[in-house]
Amino acid sequence: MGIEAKDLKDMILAEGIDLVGIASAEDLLLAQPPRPPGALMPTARSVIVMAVAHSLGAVYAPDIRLWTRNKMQTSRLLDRTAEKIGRFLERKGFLTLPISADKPVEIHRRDPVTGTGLSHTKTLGQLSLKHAAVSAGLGAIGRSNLLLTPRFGPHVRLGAVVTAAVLEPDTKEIYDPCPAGCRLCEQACPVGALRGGRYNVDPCFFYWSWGFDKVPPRRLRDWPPFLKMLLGHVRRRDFVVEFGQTMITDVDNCMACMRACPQGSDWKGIRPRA
Ligand code: B12
Ligand code: SF4
Ligand code: SF4
Repeated sequence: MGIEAKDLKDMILAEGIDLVGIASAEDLLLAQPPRPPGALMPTARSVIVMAVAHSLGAVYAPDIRLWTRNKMQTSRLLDRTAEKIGRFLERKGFLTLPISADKPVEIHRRDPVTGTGLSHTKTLGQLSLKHAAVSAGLGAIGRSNLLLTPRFGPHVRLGAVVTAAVLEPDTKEIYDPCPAGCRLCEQACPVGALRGGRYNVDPCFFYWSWGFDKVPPRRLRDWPPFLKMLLGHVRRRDFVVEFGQTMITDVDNCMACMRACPQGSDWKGIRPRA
């Protein structure tokens, strides 16, 4: 028995999910290194992509830890819905794999394609949710390297379900979602990870995970300023207690690019003035 895409979407929206779209597994846009749905589940035919809007108050909260907590709740809603939909589809006879909105992700010390050693750890989603969301017609990737949705801009968390069910896909649209001349995300990035329309993951990774505004240097002569920065952090912070907190709640040190973005028609009436 087939499943109607509309019925499934209605079920998902009734769970409190804000946006849902469907892409065909074969036509999914892939990131680098590529992670096609067929490698996760050889019988994959469709990918259902879901988005939950963050609370805008949490986005603009003065302490990022308030947003972090909100982020965790959006992830929970996405994961719980993915689990429910997965069970529903499997009861109907379709093998289904829920993809979490959150960790654990792949962690690499060597390039998974070439085998070359990496200067530091890189992490990678088992499925690129932003690319899946574009494929499912939810929005487009902006200058911030984030998915911008017409209703909520980048202020959404993404989750997905890979299934063997053949579902009617949505139309993907490739467009530039950024107004000409807007550079707010680039200006907001504290470590210059966003520049000239390009995203450099390394400074972002070190700032996001540790609050370090320098990456571990390659040249010997750059180590003294790096060590000076580390010493400053060691003096000010208690890494043991912080680590304990990170274990309990997935602490983020940055989302300035997301906060700076003025996109999202649903926020028009409530967005705080800068
Ligand atoms: C890993 C990851 C990160 C890592 C990247 C670490 C690293 N690469 O070493 C870090 C911590 C830096 C990060 C930062 C952020 N992230 Co993040 N992240 C992810 C995750 C889990 C996978 C990303 C991925 O694989 N994307 C596919 C690739 C191609 O996209 P990409 O961004 O263009 O490139 C990445 C990879 O190619 C990788 N990479 C680059 N070169 C190489 C080389 C090798 C050898 C390897 C192995 C990997 C690798 O790093 C790039 C950065 O992610 C996704 C969830 C998911 N499953 O998709 C969330 C996700 C993309 N992140 C998200 C968010 C919100 C953020 C942050 C704002 C942080 C925060 N506070 O939440 C910033 C935004 C940075 C930016 N402007 O892009 C959201 C985006 C929502 C949206 N509206 O678009 C996602 C979708 C999570 C979710 N469930 O909603 N993220
Ligand atoms: S999360 Fe922070 S460090 Fe990373 S790109 Fe966005 S603004 Fe820059
Ligand atoms: S802040 Fe401006 S340039 Fe950056 S993603 Fe948002 S709309 Fe695009």
